[in-house]
Formats: sequence, structure tokens, C-alpha cells
Amino acid sequence: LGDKKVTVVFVLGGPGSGKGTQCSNIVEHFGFTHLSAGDLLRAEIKSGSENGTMIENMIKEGKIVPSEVTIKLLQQAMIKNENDKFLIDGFPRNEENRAAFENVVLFFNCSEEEMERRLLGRNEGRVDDNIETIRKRFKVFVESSLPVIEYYDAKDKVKKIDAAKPIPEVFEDVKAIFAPYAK
Ligand code: UP5
Ligand code: MG
Repeated sequence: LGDKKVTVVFVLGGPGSGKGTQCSNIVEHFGFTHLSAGDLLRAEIKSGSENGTMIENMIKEGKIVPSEVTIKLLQQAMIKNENDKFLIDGFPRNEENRAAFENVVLFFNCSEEEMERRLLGRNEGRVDDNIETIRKRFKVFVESSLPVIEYYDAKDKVKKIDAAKPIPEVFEDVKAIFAPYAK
């Protein structure tokens, strides 16, 4: 990324906690560019890249793709973009991912019961939105991703948001955090 000084906010939370939904709101109101690691990985599968099959198998199992693959996609997306404000959605999600970056973290906190309801109701045809994979995603989240959030929390970098509320109310809380970055 050279000498460009960029603001990077990590947006973390369990599967279906509303990361993508609130990122769209933040983009609209605060001029950030939204990079969803999951979306970039899904686009990589669609593009027919040599890693596509491996990525698809990992996602189907709810497992975490090796950092080098995800980081390369994130870096390419950041280099291509003129913006200096990025939301990185769904990354880092384990210790291996975490070692690569350091920054502010937005944590969407939501119960598994509510996240499960949202994922089963989403209906976008995602290969991982079935009850079997959802349970695996929750397990990986608790075992691998929550420790990352705890790591940042111990450094006072986590802004925790109650993601169980309705979308507009969650966004009110998000707005308060993003006020310093207003356009
Ligand atoms: N909804 C949202 N907010 C709501 C609210 N407040 N009240 C009621 N409903 C609400 O929301 C999910 C659904 O809930 C939507 O229908 C929405 O309208 C509704 P969404 O905003 O899509 O939630 P999000 O947190 O983005 O859920 P998502 O399923 O995308 O989270 P995951 O973390 O599981 O998915 P992601 O795409 O990030 O990753 C998928 C897989 O990719 C991972 O399991 C992994 O295999 C792989 N991956 C990696 O390996 N490495 C990475 O770095 C990233 C991903
Ligand atoms: Mg998402």
C-alpha cells in the first residue's frame, strides 16, 4: 500500500450478526469502502481461479481460508481503490489472520439463536446458509474468532455493539462510533 495513510476498521461478529448490513449503512453515511473478506473469497470462486475449489470447500465446511489467500485479495482490493477509508468485514477471524494487521475493531455482538434465525431467513442461496454449516460456522467463530476479538479488547481497541436490535437501532449505535470519521 506504499505511503498512503489509510484508516482501516475491522468489522467483526458472528455469522449473521449483521456485519454486511451495517457496512452498507456506514458506506452510505461515512464514505468508507466496504471490503467483505467473504464476498472477495466468493468472487474468487466465481472467477474460476486456481484456488477456487479449495476456497469453496473451506466455505462449505465453515472453515477459515489460509491468511495468504485472503490477505492477497484484500490488498488487491485496497490498492485498486482510491479511497483512504476501508471497512474490512469478517477479517481477521483467527490468530493466523490477526498477526497480519492491527487496528480498531467494531464487534457486532449477537446471540446464536438470533443469528441462526437471520441466516436461515436470508435466502440468497449461499452454500453455507444451511443448518449444518451454520452450526459449524458458530463453532469456528467461538473457537477461533472470539479469541481475536478478546485480544483486541485487552488492548482497548474494541467497540462492542448490541447487534440483536433492529437494523436502524444498531445503526444509531454505529453512527455514534463513526462520528469522528464523518465526511
Ligand atoms: N439482519 C441484519 N441485521 C439485522 C438486525 N439488526 N435485525 C434483524 N435482521 C437483521 O445479515 C444476515 C441476515 O440478517 C440478513 O438477511 C440481514 O438482512 C438480517 P448480514 O448483514 O448478511 O450478516 P453478516 O454478519 O454479514 O453475516 P454473514 O453470513 O455474511 O457472516 P459470516 O461471517 O458467516 O460470513 P462471511 O461472508 O464473512 O464468511 C463466510 C465464510 O467465508 C466463512 O465461514 C469462511 O469459510 C470464509 N472466510 C474466510 O475463510 N476468511 C475470511 O477472512 C472471511 C471469510
Ligand atoms: Mg456478510
